[in-house]
Amino acid sequence: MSKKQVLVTGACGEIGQALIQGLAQRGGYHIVTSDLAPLPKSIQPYVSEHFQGDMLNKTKLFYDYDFEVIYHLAAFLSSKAESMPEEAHKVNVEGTMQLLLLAAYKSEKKSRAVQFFFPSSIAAHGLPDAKTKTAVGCIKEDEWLRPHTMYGANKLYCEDLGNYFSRYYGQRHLEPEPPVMLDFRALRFPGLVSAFTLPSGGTSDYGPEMLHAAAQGKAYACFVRADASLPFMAMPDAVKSIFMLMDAPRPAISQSVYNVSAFSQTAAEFRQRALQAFPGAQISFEPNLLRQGIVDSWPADVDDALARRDWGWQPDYDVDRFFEVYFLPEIRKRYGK
Ligand code: AKB
Repeated sequence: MSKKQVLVTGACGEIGQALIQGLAQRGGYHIVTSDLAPLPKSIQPYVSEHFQGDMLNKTKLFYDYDFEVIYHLAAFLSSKAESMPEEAHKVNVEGTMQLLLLAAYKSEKKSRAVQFFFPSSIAAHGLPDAKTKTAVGCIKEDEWLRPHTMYGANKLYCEDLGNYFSRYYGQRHLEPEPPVMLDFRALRFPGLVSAFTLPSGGTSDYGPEMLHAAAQGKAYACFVRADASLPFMAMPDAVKSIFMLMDAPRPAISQSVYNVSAFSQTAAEFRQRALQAFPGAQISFEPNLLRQGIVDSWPADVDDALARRDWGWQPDYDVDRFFEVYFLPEIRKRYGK
């Protein structure tokens, strides 16, 4: 049987590495990747071809392939995007636009919908302040869509672009025989935590940074207040949710963008867990105004009832299982503690 050709952009990022391992475990994929960085050794055996460098103006190269699925993960995360908004817009929006055009063209040409996965984020939401955030609690996909960050604005707009290309591109849906359009699907991820990799440039990074620092016996100054609260998810659940969404039959998909959630934690609760696991861990709080402001604008929890209803979403790891079954055993092996 011929292998499914897939493209993974941003392959060297945290989701990219975990996703490629997941694809390799499933088998049957011819994996092509791109990233600014060279491929880490751990995923090299699974990748057939890697394009290294800034792909923004080179997506023409991909027109020679017949990708059945595009996982477009390349992006500047929220804190980095705030310090380089123009660059972030180029990478986050123009990069997505180029790949959507490719997927739209190939879907029509081959009369087969190219599947397009886009990792959106809780950053697509924007709550006015910490007081409102506490008052509203858990929010749905269509609530509070006024992002405060360049990254969040980019994510929200790309969700709309994906929806446009998959339903209304060129108003072709009005033609008597509309062409096959691409199949765009997005998940709004919370902060993701991996035991194997560390994020960079994000604002939810204090969670994983704190835990990895404690496991290595390094002091950590947390850049948000102790009461800062965000939804988080174990990386294996993030990969599971991507596969579940992409495997779902098209008629089951009632919308192109879904919330997914697993557990919410305050920074103080993360610290407490770190202290229990690594007594003597030195974790202090030195809030940074800008990054605290971003966290205050993101929801403390998201309602993922639609994902549960439409394609049976359920995380494997609640907070206890996250620490006891996934994170601590893996991190102890990794750092030998
Ligand atoms: C970030 O902090 O920028 C990301 C996200 C929540 O999308 N981890």
